[in-house]
Amino acid sequence: MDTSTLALPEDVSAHGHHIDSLLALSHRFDLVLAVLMLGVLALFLWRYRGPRKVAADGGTVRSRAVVMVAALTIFGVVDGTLFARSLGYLDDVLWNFEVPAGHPGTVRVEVNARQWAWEVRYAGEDGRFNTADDVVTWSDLRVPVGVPVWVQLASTDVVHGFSLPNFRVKLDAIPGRVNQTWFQAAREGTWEVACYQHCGTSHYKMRGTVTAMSPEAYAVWLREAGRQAARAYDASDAAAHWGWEWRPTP
Ligand SMILES: [Cu+2]
Repeated sequence: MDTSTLALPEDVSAHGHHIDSLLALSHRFDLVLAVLMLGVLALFLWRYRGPRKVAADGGTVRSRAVVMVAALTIFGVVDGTLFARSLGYLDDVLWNFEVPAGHPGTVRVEVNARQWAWEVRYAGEDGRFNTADDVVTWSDLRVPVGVPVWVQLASTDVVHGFSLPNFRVKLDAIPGRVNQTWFQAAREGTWEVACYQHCGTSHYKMRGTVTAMSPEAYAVWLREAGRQAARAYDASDAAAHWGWEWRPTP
């Protein structure tokens, strides 16, 4: 059997290992508890084998106390540990927008989800969104390696799910609001942008690519894309001007 199909997608982000280690920790807890519980079950099966008449007596006060203490201890240790480490990840990484806000090289992109594509908008040379020099791509997200990429996300029709499996990114695209997240590419390459909400008949087509490039290659691409965008710009095409003023840090 090909075990790679059971593994997580390759992590190519700077912070994805936090998620992976949380999952691995969760699985280790599962394994220990499963061995423990199945072991006790097997032990009791063997110990009390053979026919006998048993009347349920509800146990003694002491046996009930043992069960309660064991259950609460396991809950406290397992769920408490996972909860604390998840909060740490949220505080340090996922909800810590001071990182992209404070980094001079941060790339800001607006992503608009629609049936059935991802529209990606870069501010262009004026640094402002929804202006004539914006660079807009179709299901083609380009980012430089090694700097934070700050994504603000919306939808023009239904709820979509913006997902970069190789970057451990998942964020709902919801009509009428702007959600945000950030990530950072650790190496160059091209991977999948997927929609994780069933969003209509052609949901399966809602795939794009995310390409992490060297900063130099990214700069060259952005300049060329900017020239093309200027040529393609049509002030009367209202549907093309879906961008918004960059939202302040939450
Ligand atoms: Cu979708």
